[in-house]
Amino acid sequence: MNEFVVVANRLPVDKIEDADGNVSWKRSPGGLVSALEPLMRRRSGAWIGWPGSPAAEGSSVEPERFTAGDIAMVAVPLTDQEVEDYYEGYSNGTLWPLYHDVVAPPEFHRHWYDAYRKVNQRFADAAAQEAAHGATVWVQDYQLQLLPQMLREQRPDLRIGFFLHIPFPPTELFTRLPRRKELLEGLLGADLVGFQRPGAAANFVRLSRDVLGLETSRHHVTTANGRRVTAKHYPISIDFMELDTLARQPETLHRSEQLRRDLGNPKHVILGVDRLDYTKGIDLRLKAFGELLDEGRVSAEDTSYVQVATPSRERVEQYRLMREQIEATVGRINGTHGRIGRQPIHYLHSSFDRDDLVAMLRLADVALITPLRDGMNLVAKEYIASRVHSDGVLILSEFAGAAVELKQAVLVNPYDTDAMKDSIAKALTMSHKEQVDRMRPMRRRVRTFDVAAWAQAFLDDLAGAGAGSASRPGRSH
Ligand code: ADQ
Repeated sequence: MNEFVVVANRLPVDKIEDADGNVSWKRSPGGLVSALEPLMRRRSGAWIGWPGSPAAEGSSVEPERFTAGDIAMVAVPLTDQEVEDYYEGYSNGTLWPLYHDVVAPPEFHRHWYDAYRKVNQRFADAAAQEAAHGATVWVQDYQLQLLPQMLREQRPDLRIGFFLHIPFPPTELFTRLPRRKELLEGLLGADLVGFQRPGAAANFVRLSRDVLGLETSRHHVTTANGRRVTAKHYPISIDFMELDTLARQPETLHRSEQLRRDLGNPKHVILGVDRLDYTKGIDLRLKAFGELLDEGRVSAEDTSYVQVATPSRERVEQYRLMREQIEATVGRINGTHGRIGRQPIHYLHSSFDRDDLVAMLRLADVALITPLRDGMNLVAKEYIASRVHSDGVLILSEFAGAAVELKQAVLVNPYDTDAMKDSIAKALTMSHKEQVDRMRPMRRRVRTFDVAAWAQAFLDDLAGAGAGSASRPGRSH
């Protein structure tokens, strides 16, 4: 039995299949798993999640246990239809756009919600099975919002935390959800509900009051049966030292110098790194850059813009259309402003390993990170950690959670094309001294509040949350 259980939609593993069809699992890298790994070892932990490939229709939905990189994993199977309805449907077709300011129209389908509820129940059952008496269970993200309450009904002895990685919308948007009460009640099954930004926690508390009629104070909601739920913000972060160390390696420097040569030794390199998602604002960024070229304020002869667009949710129609549109814009701008041997935009639709990514971040004189809405945005923090000489300019959207902490960035409203253009122009001419004056405090901030500090802050509060609850039997921590 496990004292510490993490439940997330995805297990942090990749499936490896050899030529003979033998399957093994490799731990996939990620900030969350590296931050939680020491804790999982110390407290005999397990990670519950979907392994990433659909189970055959009609096969067993019993969870399967294995270990990967020393961590106990519990794989919850999902059929192809469930992936379509629970994951691509309700999670990414309803909740994702609604929670991101409806930058794309959310769709509401009852059969999507039914699958969402069914899958949440399956994850809850697995967690109830795996957790020792009085254990701590930490549930991650929007795919599992019904789970805390489902788990509490089976296991009132557990200490349950929930963290939402994406934004949490205001009343005006949230109340459009057909099953809004159930989702709020699902979250209120936790002792502590964590958000990226203070405003998101405030939205949740206000909704609990307005939609459910519960008693609330600034950071607390009292449920109908007298349990006290805490709602606060815990801005997620990165493993600063890992990136800083990697960025200082001589091989990384060589790699980034080689990349600059490959680009034709431009004076300025601008970099964007995003999952190819409509919330990331890649189209508006391209528009601003294109206009700067049109007006001659930026020259294709001395400036290269590298846009890494990581493939994402490729089975969803909206994502396919967006990709076509972005690639057409890149083609148009390069067609107008490029010449043989020199094109202003280098567009890469692929994944990279960590070393290559850090080499790119080291290379970039300017990072252009302008989502229309983003829970946090880790790339912004990764850029800062890679700037080992404290130079470089971060242009950051006001609508990224990271903007709350990274106040010295060049903050911009991504919908304001003129402001975007001015920010890019300003970044390209910023003095070295101003770059350093801005970058230093941001490096201090990310070094101090790294992902381990984030996890610790959440788990410390979770250990103290729920005090005074009327309905918790068993031991207290
Ligand atoms: P995402 O929307 O995926 O995360 P982000 O925070 O930027 O966005 O994290 C992306 C991660 O993937 C970064 O660590 C980045 O380095 C990596 N990555 C991106 N492109 C890559 C590529 N081509 N190759 C390899 N790695 C790549 C969600 C929320 C965010 C929130 C995080 C964490 O949408 O707002 O910050 O969860 O809570």
